[in-house]
Amino acid sequence: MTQTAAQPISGLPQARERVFSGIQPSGASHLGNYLGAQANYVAMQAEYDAIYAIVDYHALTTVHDGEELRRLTHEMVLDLLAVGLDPDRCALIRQSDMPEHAELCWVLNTVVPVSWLERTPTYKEKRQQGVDNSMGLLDYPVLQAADIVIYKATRVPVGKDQAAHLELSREIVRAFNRRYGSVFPEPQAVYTESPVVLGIDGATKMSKSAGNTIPIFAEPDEIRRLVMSMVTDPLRIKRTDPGRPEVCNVCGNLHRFFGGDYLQIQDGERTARTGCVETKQLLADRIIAFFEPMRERRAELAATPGIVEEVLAAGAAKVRPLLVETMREVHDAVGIGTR
Ligand code: AQP
Repeated sequence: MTQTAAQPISGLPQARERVFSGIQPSGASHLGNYLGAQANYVAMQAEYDAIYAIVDYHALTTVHDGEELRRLTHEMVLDLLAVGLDPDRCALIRQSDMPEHAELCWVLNTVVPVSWLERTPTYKEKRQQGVDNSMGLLDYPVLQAADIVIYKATRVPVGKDQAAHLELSREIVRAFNRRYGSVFPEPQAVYTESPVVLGIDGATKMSKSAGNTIPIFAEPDEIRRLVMSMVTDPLRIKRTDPGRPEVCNVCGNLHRFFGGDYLQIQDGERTARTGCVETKQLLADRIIAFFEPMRERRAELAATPGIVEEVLAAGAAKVRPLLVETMREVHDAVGIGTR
């Protein structure tokens, strides 16, 4: 069986490469999500056939209250619209509106050795964080592969923390295509300039489940409080001690993305011309100012009745023909359903 070219999303310009990415509605969007992935979601919608999903099936692995999951899903749509996703230029979808993602996950499960999943770094990390060791947690990367390939997406904007998952998606595609013929293209990760953003502890990945985030739409006072609590260079005890930007999450990393003068800021720390407190105050001011227009936009959107369901319905209508066609090919290749 030969691979059928992906069909352009109806209503969008033709012959562009397809992009897919998902974000879990497991908490409020944070700096890691924005710098690692959302900034690219916005940039890529201009040049690609872009599909972005709020992946609520995935969030079931950590959010165990139905009302809360619905609320977080609604909030995440508002976050994504506020950072700049334009429903006229991309498709914004809710994963569970397309149960075929779960069906394809099952089919892919049959080509994936369990050992591939057990060695996934995020599986080990989440277990260390105390997340329930459910089948869903283990199977997370297979559902992620299904999310991507059901649309035959070839580009996947994700944070660098997702590199191993994307590599696994590619392995899964190869395993499926080896068994059944060339049905799916191999997706490729697209990264921003940002390294994996560390949390306010300065030590572990900024992550909703780790509770160490700076939410981008928190109130300005809360953002300031969180930035001021960030751990900097642990060896810089006194104001007069020289700092080491290479180990400091504030001047060594985050200042890079909120102002063009980060080299001077790093020099100020290295020579003890400036102290951590003023460098954090400046960072807080800049983060608050950067997200202010998005915060205003978000407040307007939140006050617009029905907007979230309207956007999700439009997104679902755009992408449904694509996944119906892919599932027809999958059924045909593996031999389920009628021809
Ligand atoms: N700290 C980070 N640095 C860079 N990129 C990050 N991303 C998440 N954290 C960082 C990127 O954000 C996108 C959406 O991620 P997600 O919310 O679906 O899941 P995640 O990667 O597991 O993010 P969290 O905050 O850690 O969520 P929980 O705690 O619920 O699992 C992805 O592209 C991710 O790379």
